[in-house]
Amino acid sequence: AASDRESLRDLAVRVATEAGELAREGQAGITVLDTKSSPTDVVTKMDQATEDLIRTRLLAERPGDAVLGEEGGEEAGDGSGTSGVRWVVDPIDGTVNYLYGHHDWAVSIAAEVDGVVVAAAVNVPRRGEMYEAVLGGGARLNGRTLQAPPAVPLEQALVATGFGYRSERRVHQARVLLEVIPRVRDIRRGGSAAVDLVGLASGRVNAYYERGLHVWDWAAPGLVAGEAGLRVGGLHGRPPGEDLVIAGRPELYEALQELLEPLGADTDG
Ligand code: LIP
Repeated sequence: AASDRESLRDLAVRVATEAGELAREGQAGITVLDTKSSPTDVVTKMDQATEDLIRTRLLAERPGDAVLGEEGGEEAGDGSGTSGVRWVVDPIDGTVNYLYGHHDWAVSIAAEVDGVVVAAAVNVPRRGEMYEAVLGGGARLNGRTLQAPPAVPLEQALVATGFGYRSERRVHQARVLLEVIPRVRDIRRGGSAAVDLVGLASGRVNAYYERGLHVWDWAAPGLVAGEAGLRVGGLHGRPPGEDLVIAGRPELYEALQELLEPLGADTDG
């Protein structure tokens, strides 16, 4: 199979479309299967079924690839991977929104080549939004080129964030938030990191930060945001990581970074 960025993106879009339909149909009839670290971290049957579908479709077309998924881990796929391409998959990002019937959850599929994300699709089915991007080739929303709106000053910024599942982490996140709220226009806790990140590209929020994400939360939507002109990274000049992800137009990113660094937003306090 061809490994050029456009064909990886096209496959990601096709599979994210099918997976989004499956998850959407299932949203009405979900059942709680399991919990991870706390009762808020619900994992639904649909989450697993959606990841299985994605894994099956990707490996049917590209059997030599590796698949890293939120639910299955690396070993559940073919795992080994001989092609140099690794798919990073979040079947349903925003599980709690999904469970409660909210619209903001997403299917995220990213393709990495030699550890660099080169193609991505993020499907937000209940909004009718399909985001796609290739590294160096721009981002699109429903087929139209997407450029993030220009930066606003921090005090006029609508800032999205999220909270971890463990209460010890949440206490520190609340302390950080206490310093952020008076310095920005307002805060949004959307409930899906993927929808927050692509929402930056389409102008629903101006900036975003969150601690404790995993690579599947930001791989695909981070490429979309980056290709729409946003900076996506961590504190202290680091790349996006589990310690912190920040995103925004470069000027706003820097202002937010200056605010967050002394607060230890990349730590648990
Ligand atoms: C969730 C994120 C959410 C974040 C949670 C969690 P999940 O992903 O998208 O915004 O605050 O910590 O990571 O668990 O619903 O796929």
